[in-house]
Parts: sequence; C-alpha cells; structure tokens
Amino acid sequence: MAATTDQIETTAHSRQDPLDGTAIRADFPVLNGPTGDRPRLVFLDSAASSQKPQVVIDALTDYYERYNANIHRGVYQISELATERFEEARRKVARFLNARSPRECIFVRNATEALNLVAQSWGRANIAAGDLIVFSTMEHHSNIVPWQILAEEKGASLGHIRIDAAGRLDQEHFDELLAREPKLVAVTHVSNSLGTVNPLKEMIARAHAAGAIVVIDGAQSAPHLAIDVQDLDCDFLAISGHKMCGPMGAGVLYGKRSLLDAMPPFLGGGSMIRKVELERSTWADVPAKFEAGTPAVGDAIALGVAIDYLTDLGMDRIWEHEREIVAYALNRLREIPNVTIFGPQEAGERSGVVSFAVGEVHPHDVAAILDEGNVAVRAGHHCTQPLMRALDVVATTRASFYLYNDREDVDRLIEGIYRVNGVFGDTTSRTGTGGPCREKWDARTFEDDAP
Ligand code: 7TS
Repeated sequence: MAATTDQIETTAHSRQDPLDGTAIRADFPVLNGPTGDRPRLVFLDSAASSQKPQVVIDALTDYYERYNANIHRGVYQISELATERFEEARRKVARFLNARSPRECIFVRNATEALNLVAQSWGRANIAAGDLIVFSTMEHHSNIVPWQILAEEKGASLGHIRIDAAGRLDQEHFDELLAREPKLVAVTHVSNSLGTVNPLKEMIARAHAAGAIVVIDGAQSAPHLAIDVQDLDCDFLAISGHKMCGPMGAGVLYGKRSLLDAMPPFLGGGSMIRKVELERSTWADVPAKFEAGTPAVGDAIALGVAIDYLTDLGMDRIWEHEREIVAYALNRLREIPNVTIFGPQEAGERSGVVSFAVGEVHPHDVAAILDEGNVAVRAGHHCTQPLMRALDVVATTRASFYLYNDREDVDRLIEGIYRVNGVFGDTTSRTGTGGPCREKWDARTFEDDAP
C-alpha cells in the first residue's frame, strides 16, 4: 500500500548504527533497477539532485490517485484532505529546520526561487543606492545573480568574500567587508563545488553585529546535516527539496516572521490576497502572502514524506555515514598520483562533495569514461563560475556522496579513474606534483577577487 504522510512506516534501517549504504539502496528504485549489461548504477551526483526513495514516489502517486485537488478553496472532502496534508508538510519542514512557526516556512519551487524571493521582496524594499551587498566567491550562481540584478536596479554595490588556498572563506576578508557595514550578507552553508562547510553560526553573529541581515543558501546542507535556524539565528534560509530525497518542484524559504510580515509580496495573484479592488489590493498573512497561485501540492506533501524518511534515519547518522565515505574517498583518491583534490583536505571539514582533476584530462572526458562503468559524476563548472576562476580551472569532475553510497561505490569510482589513466596515459610525469591544477591552486593569491 502506498505510504501517505500520516502513515510512513519506520524503515528497516531505524536501529542500524551506523547506516548501511547497501541496505539503504534497497529503498531507491533507480539504484536497484535493471542496468542491462552494465554493472549496478553508482550514483555520485546527488549534489545536483538526489534519488527518491519508494515512500516518496508512493506519496506522489497516492496524492494523484486518491485526493488530487486544489487546496485552500474546496469545501469538498478531497480538497480538505489535500489542504490538511499540504499544511502538515509545512509543519514537518518547520520541525526539520526548528523554525519557531510553520508560518515562517514558505513553499517555493527550489532554492533559486527562494533566493530570488528575498532579493526581489526584501531587497527591493530595503536596499538603496550606495548600499553594500556581500556574498562569497564560492556561491552557486543562484546566490550571486539575484543580488547582481538587485544591485543593478538599486545602484547598490557588491562585495565578495575571498576564499583561501584550502577553499575556505577568508574570515579576515569577511571582517574587512563587514567593517563597510553591508545591508545584507548572502552565504552558502556548504559549497556545492568544494564541499566546504562554512562556520555559519559565528559568521552570522558577526554579520548581525555589523547590522546586516543574513541569507543562507542551505541547498547543500539541508540534505546532509541537522539544521537549526534558531540556533544559527539566520534571517533567511533557502532549500531545495529535490536534493534531499524529495520530488522536483518543492523547495522552501525559511524567514524570520518579523521580516516576512514586513516584506511586500513577490508574485501577485490568487491565494496571496486578503481583498482585491480594481485600484488596489491587500495581502494575506504569511505564508500565503508569498504563495501566489496553485502550489505544487503533491510535491510539497511528498517533501514532507522525504523529511520523515531522513529524520527516521537520523540526520546525525547520515552526516556520520557521509564523513566515513568521504574520508575513505579522499584516501583512495590520494593513491592516484595525478589526481588533484580541490577544497579542504580533511573529511571533517567538508560535506559529501569531492571535486577533483585527473592530470590534464578534461573533466568531461573523465565523466564520460566513468559513465562507461556506470558511475555517474558531474563535470563542469557546477554553476560556480567565479569559484572556478579563483581555482584557475575551467571545470572540475565532481563526485557527490549521499546516504545510499558506500565504500564499494568509492572503489568503483577509483577503478574508473584508473581506466581514465589507461586511456589517456598517466599525465603525472608532466608536473610530478599531482597535476597542473594543484600548482596553480597553491600559487594563487586571489588578490584579483578583491571588491
Ligand atoms: N545553491 C546551491 C549551493 C546549489 O548547489 C544549488 C544547485 C542551488 C543553490 C540551486 O538549486 P536549485 O534546486 O534551485 O536548482 N546545485 C547544483 C549542482 O551543484 N549541480 O546541479 C545543481
């Protein structure tokens, strides 16, 4: 029987400690499906989008088969049920993030939409000519472009926190930028390209002391570690459901109630109004004020089920599981002399993301050869072009691990890299130090990234 939001069963993994990636894969049809004459799929691109467990797929099917209806308007039974389940999902999100109230959690499509909402609503109301907006060099384009659009429109200026040679945010440079009293600081919790976990709590406290509000891009942290927005004291946090076992189409913007209440709407239309007259309208209370039009009802409900699934396994155990795999992956990658690993070198300092170069082989060639062995990785700039420029590379190959990966997956990755070297020849000898990228990486001063 299909799982619904109120009947998710305790999974077979509940009492396992630590997590067992092989057993968890049994919950994910894509990872278990037939692969013809290819070996089992090793999925190492969860930073782009995670796979979905059967319970999440069932929750979607259940919604469309049993109670598909628009919400907040029908007086008939299935509309009421859909509304109840949608609002229940909001409560689950609030508990997951430890928000003070579900009203602080707005359903959007994804992290990109959440960040644009803040830029367009809070930003247009609060940013003026000459104001400073700060973000970091390691941001995903979703946490860069909305601020550029806003700054352009308002005549505001931009400051970019530099990164150091190990791929961490340069905290001294951050303090220099804070001394210029920015109005807003936007920073990622975890880098999608380097895996760096940023020391947010103290950065947020410093930003607040300087008078800034703080927007956190949680797209790469919410799937992997326990987030407590009250403890962090961030003003806004953006997450994408599809990276955390949920369906495409449901993300969340968390915002402090006092800020959300004071903000103008982002999109206008149905559901977000209190009263509409021909000349003017008034707005509904949050969260409805920011949820114009028909939302992705089934997706939001299924995101609630994904949150149940993750919570049931335990976010702390998921984090520990990934630590173990990443430590193993870093060690095994270091066995290969022409592999350069970007970002912090210790597993404890990074999430499940490992970007690397194989000698001078183009990342797309690396990914294509890995795919021949049914190992799925991503190659490219990962929507972090300014970061690639700081690294002095055009692209990297990126393996990103999640709860369903294990050491065997790492071994398959390593086998594939040896195959790359077999095809292209080991390029180590050209530099003798682990490839040209590392030399450039070490020599980089990053001065040209100064605002
Ligand atoms: N922020 C970060 C840190 C991300 O990694 C991503 C997506 C986004 C924002 C945007 O998320 P979306 O759901 O709105 O698209 N990152 C990636 C990636 O690393 N590969 O593909 C998408």
